[in-house]
Amino acid sequence: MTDLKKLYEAVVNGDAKAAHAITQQALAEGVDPLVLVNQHMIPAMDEVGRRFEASEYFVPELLIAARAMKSALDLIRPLLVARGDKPVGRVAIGTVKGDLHDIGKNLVASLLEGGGFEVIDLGVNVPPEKFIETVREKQANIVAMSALLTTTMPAMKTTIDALKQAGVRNQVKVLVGGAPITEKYAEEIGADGYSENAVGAVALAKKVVAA
Ligand code: B1M
Repeated sequence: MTDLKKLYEAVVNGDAKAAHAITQQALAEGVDPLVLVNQHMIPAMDEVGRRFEASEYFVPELLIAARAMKSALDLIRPLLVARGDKPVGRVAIGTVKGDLHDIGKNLVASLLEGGGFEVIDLGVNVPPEKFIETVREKQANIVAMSALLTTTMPAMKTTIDALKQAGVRNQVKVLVGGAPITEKYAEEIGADGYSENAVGAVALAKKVVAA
């Protein structure tokens, strides 16, 4: 049986090769991919963040840890996507303008796909105009925004205001998430929902579509 503590260590130490190999082995042994993500990989990224705050790690260490996480997620994402069946809605998802963090957003996108949504992933550093264009041209019925920095959170409100200005706000439900975001903040900026994690984002998306 694979020692999953080693997956945690591989991500914290930025060892992409080991993260990939351990994940491959664990999946072959039948470990639930979400257990790998939620119980080992996300706590590892939290530890990386803690070390960064304590000035034990710097940006290069953040980058190599992110690369290790991605190398494991490359194996996990197709499995999460494969869980879905019928399309239940179309989601335009992106990390807001000024923000380059995409690991959480990618997880949310994969689980939404797995939950039966068609997902249009706009990537990172997405300006409000891009969300508007996607709502108009692709008839997305959900806009999902991710922000990881306190300095980029306000871009969520800017985007909601821009959707209103463009006359498309009532065509979509706006969902928000990311480490610094809270339920209260989501309410303050006029979003339709907030989820703390990727699993919750799918339930939330299903709820707003049904409503
Ligand atoms: Co950055 N970074 N980073 N970073 N980085 C944080 C966010 C930070 C908290 C680290 C710290 O100080 N402890 C800090 C922010 C502080 C703050 O704003 N208060 C920080 C900083 C300061 C910075 C820079 C400014 C550093 C610098 O250059 N001096 C810089 C900014 C660059 C920019 O964006 N303009 C920067 C850069 C980077 C890297 C590029 C090196 C790299 C990102 C690589 C990448 O994403 N491709 C990076 C990383 C890896 C992190 C940490 C360590 C890990 C983030 C992560 O991937 N977590 C992070 C510390 C931390 O979060 N613990 C940190 C794992 C991921 C699965 O979780 O993204 O939270 P998360 O997603 C979760 C939920 O939040 C939720 O579901 C996901 C899964 O459960 N969720 C949603 C996310 N989006 C959602 C959308 C939804 C719903 C739920 O829609 C409906």
